[in-house]
Amino acid sequence: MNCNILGAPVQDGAGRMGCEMGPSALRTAGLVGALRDLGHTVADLGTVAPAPVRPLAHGNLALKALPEISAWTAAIADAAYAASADAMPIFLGGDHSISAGTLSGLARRAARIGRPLFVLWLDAHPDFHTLDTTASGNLHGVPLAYASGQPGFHGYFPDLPQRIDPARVCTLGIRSVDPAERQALRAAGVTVHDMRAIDEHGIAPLLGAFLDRVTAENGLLHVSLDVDFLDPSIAPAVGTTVPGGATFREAHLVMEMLSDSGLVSSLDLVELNPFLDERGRTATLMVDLTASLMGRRIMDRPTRSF
Ligand code: DIR
Ligand code: MN
Ligand code: MN
Ligand code: MN
Repeated sequence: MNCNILGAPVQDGAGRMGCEMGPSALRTAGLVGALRDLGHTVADLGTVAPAPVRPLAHGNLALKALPEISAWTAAIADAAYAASADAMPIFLGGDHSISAGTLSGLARRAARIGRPLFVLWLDAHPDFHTLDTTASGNLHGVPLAYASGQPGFHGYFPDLPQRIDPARVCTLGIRSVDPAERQALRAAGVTVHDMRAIDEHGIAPLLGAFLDRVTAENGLLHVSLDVDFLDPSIAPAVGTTVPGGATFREAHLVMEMLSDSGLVSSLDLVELNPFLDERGRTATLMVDLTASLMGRRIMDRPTRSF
């Protein structure tokens, strides 16, 4: 497969500094080499350049860095559209606000190709706040709401060329939901597989059912992997740790099933804060998970569909 690596060193969407170093840490942990070892052709396209910032005032006074994140979203959307023309883009965050841009650009690409875009959101949080409902004001909490066309972004974030149908979004690993998000997720029809569902059913059948839907509609599949999907005991390098996350094997199994499916067309690696890491272990785990997604196996086995 041909892969395009693109750094998006955004940190203003998170509550603390450090995610700006994420792309460097992922490269240092050997992302490009791991992909090449698996036989992929990799182009490192470098770093997205930020768009010019213009002043923006909003009634929600809690909002942080709205002009900056709005500008990044425009720049990243264009870069994501371009990077998805001829290869599988892998976006290196940066905090999760970068996905406002990646999803927007990829939705535009999907519309151009004429195929539906599905999204697998691997995260402790659904990131389904609007500019009006976020209480923290951290804009890494809004990208999924923005990209699926929830109200209130017009005039503040770039107008979407194409929205993502929330019925084609599956969130997995969820364990921290704010009240406004809970209501909005239900109303929009987003599939939410919280940690309790994973405990009760196991992660494989939940993911398998979603992959069957993508297959049935011949969809493209974007995967957005937030470090805090993982349990903090194995992935400390994130500003918003929540106990009770995916285990090492649950996370790898998700990646292995995604690889077997052959459906994944783009990937975000987000929220890595290297300042909070322990000798690079979280960065290394993110690279190893990407390798599983891109074909690394413990043992060869016949491909099956779930
Ligand atoms: C919380 C945390 N729901 C907020 N969100 C995220 O600030 O809106 N943390 N995305 O990673
Ligand atoms: Mn997130
Ligand atoms: Mn999160
Ligand atoms: Mn949130």
